[in-house]
Amino acid sequence: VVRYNPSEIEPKWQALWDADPSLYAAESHECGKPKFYCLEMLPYPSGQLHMGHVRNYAIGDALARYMWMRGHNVLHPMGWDAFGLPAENAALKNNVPPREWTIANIAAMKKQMRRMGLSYDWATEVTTCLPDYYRWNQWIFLKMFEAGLAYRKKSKVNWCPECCTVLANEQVINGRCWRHEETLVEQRDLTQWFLRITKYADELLSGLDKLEGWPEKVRTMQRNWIGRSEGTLVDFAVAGRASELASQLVSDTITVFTTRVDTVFGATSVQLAPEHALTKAFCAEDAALEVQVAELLEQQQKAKEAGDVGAIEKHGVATGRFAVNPFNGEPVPIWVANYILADYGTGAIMSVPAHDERDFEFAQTYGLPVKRVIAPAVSQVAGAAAEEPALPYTGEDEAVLINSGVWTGEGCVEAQAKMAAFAKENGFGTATVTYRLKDWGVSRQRYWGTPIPMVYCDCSPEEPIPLRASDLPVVLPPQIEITQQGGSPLGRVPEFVNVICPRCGGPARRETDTMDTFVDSSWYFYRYTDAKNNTAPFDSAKANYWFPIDQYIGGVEHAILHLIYSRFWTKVMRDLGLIKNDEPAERLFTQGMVVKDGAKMSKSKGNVVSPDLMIERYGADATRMYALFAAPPDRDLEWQEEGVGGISRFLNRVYRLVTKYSETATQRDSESGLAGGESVKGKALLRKLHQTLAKMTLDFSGRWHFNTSIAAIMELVNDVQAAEPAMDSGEIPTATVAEVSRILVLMLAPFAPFFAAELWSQIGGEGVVFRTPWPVADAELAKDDVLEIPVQVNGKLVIVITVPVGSDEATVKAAALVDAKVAARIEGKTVVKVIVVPGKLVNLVVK
Ligand code: ANZ
Ligand code: ZN
Repeated sequence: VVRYNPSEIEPKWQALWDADPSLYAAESHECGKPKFYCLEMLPYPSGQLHMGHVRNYAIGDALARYMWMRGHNVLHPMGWDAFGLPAENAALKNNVPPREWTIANIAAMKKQMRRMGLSYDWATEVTTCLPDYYRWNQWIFLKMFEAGLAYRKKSKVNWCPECCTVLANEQVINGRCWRHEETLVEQRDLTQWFLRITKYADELLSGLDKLEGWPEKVRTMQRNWIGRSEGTLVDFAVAGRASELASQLVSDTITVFTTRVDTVFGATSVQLAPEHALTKAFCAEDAALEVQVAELLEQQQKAKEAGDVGAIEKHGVATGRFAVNPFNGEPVPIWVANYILADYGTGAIMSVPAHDERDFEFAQTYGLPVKRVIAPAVSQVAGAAAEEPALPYTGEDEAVLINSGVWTGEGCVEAQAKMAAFAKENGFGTATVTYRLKDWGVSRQRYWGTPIPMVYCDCSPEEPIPLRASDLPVVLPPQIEITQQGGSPLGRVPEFVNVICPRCGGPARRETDTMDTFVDSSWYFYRYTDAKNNTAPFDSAKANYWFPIDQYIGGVEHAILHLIYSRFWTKVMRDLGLIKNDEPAERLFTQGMVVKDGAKMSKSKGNVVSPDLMIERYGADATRMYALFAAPPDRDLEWQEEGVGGISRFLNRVYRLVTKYSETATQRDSESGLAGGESVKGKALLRKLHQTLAKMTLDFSGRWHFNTSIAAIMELVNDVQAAEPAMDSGEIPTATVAEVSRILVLMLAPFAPFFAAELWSQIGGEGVVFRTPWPVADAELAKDDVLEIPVQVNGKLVIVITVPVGSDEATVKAAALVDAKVAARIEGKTVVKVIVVPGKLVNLVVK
């Protein structure tokens, strides 16, 4: 008996594939074929593939191979997200330069990918830490600077004491670092480079509606992250303090942001954030206040760390000052409160306890007046008799203004527009839109990243000076001492820092921060389309052919960070005229996690299963196929080694069957044999074959439920095994056997490529199995054979029903009883007897 031996088959085929790079190479953008860009998220080169990678790549690989078989020109690339902190940590620990460490890791992981048999076009490989790639980060950064999209400002930034660097807002999760779950992020005042992602806030938001090929979950997360809010800015003048405040260089008005300007007559205080500029001015004159404000700020920081400022126990302190409501001239006290955020809206609110939950809670605590100015529209119509709703009353759509001067009686929604317009006419406000989304802080005080191509020179004391495109790339100095010291490591390399000013030719200093590594991953997939280009980031004609990505596959943990940055970057590159598409990816698939013993695989939990070990024991095909079979791809997958063993045994069965009939498979006795000939068993086998094929084709059309495809193939194989005696005896024509073998191998090709390549050659298949056209399911052959059976009631014909051939008595009886006409005829009567003449007739005797 021939045995399936993956450790022999797999390396043999990999060597052949390695020797022929054209096998998985994308064809030219001018080849005239329909294109399919299949992309898996590029890994960080940690040195080891983990099971999450295996799963991700098994999905992408199955899809890429299927699309090739469907006649597409497929781009299926791979690269390395190769900048970042772990390389510096490794350098610190093991005294290897980050570059060496990274390059060695890439080599190791590439070897693993080859061993897995992944169909990557290595000619398009992108390594983000190499100057041939990151010079284009610098080039685009300069374009952004020119367009006003990259700018420097001093601001409060998130600082991770563990990373010794600044983090973007997106990298702070519940007040902690995205890399260090245990480490609280600090706030520091630093001058940093920002990218103006907020300029695209509206488009990033509205574009989500069109991304129907993205999971709703991801779109919702992005919508919330962008957090668009329409409202009104209203200026409250600080009463009687103008001259005094002028000396503090702060404005003598408090601009509040409100989504409910219609409630303005109910404002009974103004609340400032602890970090509001005016709060600081007040504190400068009032030491007691300063102490209390510091406490409020601390409470707020704690709540941020806990991840929920919304749930904060509300506290505040009265400043003793007053501000004037511009709508009615009433003075209201100015407070500082811990639930007001400095970086949302204007950092100041008008507090309306009667109609806002938070303000109500606050007013209850401090005994502030509550003034009702909104009421349900119906109660107004019904007259004074109607009951007043409980407070706070937050109704808006079916509500009207009361106690609001000339606005009384207006509907809330209409009043908002009118009152904003009124404020504008009178110079104390305007309608506005705010976003939760903030500009993207990209400066990192690290070594292992893209140098920011700017210099500072005395000839331009206010403005940084951009390098010229011809000065690029700004290459990282290769030798550098990595220490745990604070500050940018590049700042300690004089050869790097000292530069000739591109403007005046005098001595100048380079920017020593590097770019956030999310810059690298924001556009790497464009570079794949033209990875060797050394005069431009890529050729637009090529990118325009391949984009948008047809299917992007990766983890849901990137739903905000990477996937919002890369959407932004796409829009910027479009506006720079580099590409035409508005969005990077037409469809996004987020695969589930791989878990073991119910927990995410991780070193700290000690439940990591090494892909290498699985491959060694069961082969790459079985390992990959298990990753696809054990759960729907979008769900979490519990790794069970027995399951991999099960797949291996399944492959062994297929191997035995196909090789047993390989001789037969090369023969075709007759054309009619292709349809099963006269053999009932042959027809039944072909029916199952084409049903399986039809199901698989459906699973490949966007749901990617490969688990059910594989289960269907397993059922088919059971049937083949059951039909073995009939195949051996010649009852089933050899052409039928040949057809079954051929299509079975083709169907397995996307999942178990080594296996399929081996069997394909054994059954004498022509050419490369992955370039063989995907077989078309024959609907005629797939059709269930049916019988027509007349149904009588008391001997009189009521209807003729159809049932599958071979249906048993109970099935036929049930089919007769559920028929609507039959049911109508027997309604209210008792069925005394049901006579079934198999294959012929059903007669119901009723009374
Ligand atoms: C008065 C008011 C009355 C409000 C009312 C609501 C209801 P979204 O939808 O999240 O944008 N707000 C504004 N800036 C704030 C800040 N920096 N920190 C905390 N709260 C802030 O919410 C906007 C509303 O949140 C604003 O509208 C303001 O309260 C509050 F019946 O103004 B409102
Ligand atoms: Zn200069």
